[in-house]
Amino acid sequence: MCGIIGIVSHTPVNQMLYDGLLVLQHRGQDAAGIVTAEGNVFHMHKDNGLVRDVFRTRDMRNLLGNAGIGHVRYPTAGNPAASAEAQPFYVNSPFGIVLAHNGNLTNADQLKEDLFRLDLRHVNTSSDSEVLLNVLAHELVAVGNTPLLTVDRIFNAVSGVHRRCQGAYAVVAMIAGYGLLAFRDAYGIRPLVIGTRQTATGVEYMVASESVAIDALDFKLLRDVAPGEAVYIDGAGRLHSRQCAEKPQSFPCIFEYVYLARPDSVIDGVSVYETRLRMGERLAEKIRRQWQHLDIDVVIPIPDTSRPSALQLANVLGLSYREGFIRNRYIGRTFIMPGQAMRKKSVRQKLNAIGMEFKDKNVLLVDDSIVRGTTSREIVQMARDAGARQVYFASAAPPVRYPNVYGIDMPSRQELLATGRTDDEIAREIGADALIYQDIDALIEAVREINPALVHFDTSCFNGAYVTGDITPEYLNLIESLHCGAGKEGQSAETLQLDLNLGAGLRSY
Ligand code: PIN
Repeated sequence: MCGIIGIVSHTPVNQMLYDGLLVLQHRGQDAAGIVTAEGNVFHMHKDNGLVRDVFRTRDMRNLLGNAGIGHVRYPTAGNPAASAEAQPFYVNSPFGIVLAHNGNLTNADQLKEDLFRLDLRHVNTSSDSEVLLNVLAHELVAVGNTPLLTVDRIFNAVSGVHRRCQGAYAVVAMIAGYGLLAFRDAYGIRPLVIGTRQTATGVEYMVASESVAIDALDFKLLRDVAPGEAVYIDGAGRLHSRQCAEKPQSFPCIFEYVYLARPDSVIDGVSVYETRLRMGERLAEKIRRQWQHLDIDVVIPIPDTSRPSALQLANVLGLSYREGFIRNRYIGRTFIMPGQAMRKKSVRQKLNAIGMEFKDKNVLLVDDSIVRGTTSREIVQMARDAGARQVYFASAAPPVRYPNVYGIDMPSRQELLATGRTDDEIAREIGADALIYQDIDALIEAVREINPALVHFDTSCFNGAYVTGDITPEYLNLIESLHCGAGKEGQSAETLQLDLNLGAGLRSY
């Protein structure tokens, strides 16, 4: 998972891009980058680190121009990638093009080979985003080999990208001397929205992974970029759009609603916050149906993501909702911390229990999901240490049993607590007296009720149904072997690099 942003303005965009990346920081804390366009010239600054650490005043001063794109990168499997893999990426032929990508190409290895053998293009990193950029660059030549770039030619090139690239990709790119291009894969797996605003100097446009960036910069949300669609804002600031995929179908990633996106974002017409409330309602109904015998005194969220679900669950069941855990807000999201040992240690640094909310009570803890189970186990123990009598655990998402190959870093089945285990076994593993999981249909309903036009979702991490149809057991084994290699504590950076070079692009989420 990463965050992307692109802005075409009439005034300098450096500060706007920076502010936009700050509100997308939850989508990636590993690296950040901005490229601005000043006439025909790109200015770029990117490095590993948080947005606030990557950009110094002197870097910002160099980012001149009224159009630009930005990226925040998600940490990758077990080790931080080289800063050379921070995005955006740049190529200089057939035009100067910069590109930033959220998602994961599932045929990156094959594409990299084709680029080398057939298209005579060199990809210098193991990032699938650099592969994607080179495919786009090649397609711009394949559909018309002249120095003049028309809107048709740009959209035809995106059609070429759709024909060649498999997997998930939400993309922003800029073409030097022309304009800003954004597109979403034919299944719309990763989110992308477009916003606009009218200023004294004219209309401005912005695309971003989440609508929260559009709100924060005082733009108005226009709509989602549709699956397979491309939007292009030309040098004169005019917006063009076209459906570039042959058979677009909407399969947005349901995990965005569960955990990844900010609650104040609206994705594919659905308020993330509202889905989380409904996930809580659904869980409450399940408890009423199947767990009536539990004598719950209090519902306690595991902050932050699960709060709306826990609150609504408590409301529906007429139970009290209390804040039993206080979170240190200066520590990053646990899920996106590399390395199991580091994750484990960070739980107690991140959360502390308020004794009086647990002492002699039967508590129902609510979390958004159980992935590896490391934090769940620690938190159940913390509740016991704080004096709880019975500790029940509810997950707003169903059991996560399959790797995500579309840009979320949880690829190895061995690391997923629910793989190969029943609910009872999982409850025992995390030390809970009862474990209530959301049913997958209930999760889907929690989103669909808000926008019934959404019929399908990417739910692969729950049921192993990979919509792109190209995920073979061999592919899963390959990404898992890369992931496990990268996760080994104490492995040297050099060895990791070797391991990861075996597969192009499996690291750039
Ligand atoms: C964390 C949200 N959420 C907590 C992410 C933990 C799974 N984990 C997924 C639960 S936050 S584990 O609110 O954004 O900080 O099962 O892998 O241990």
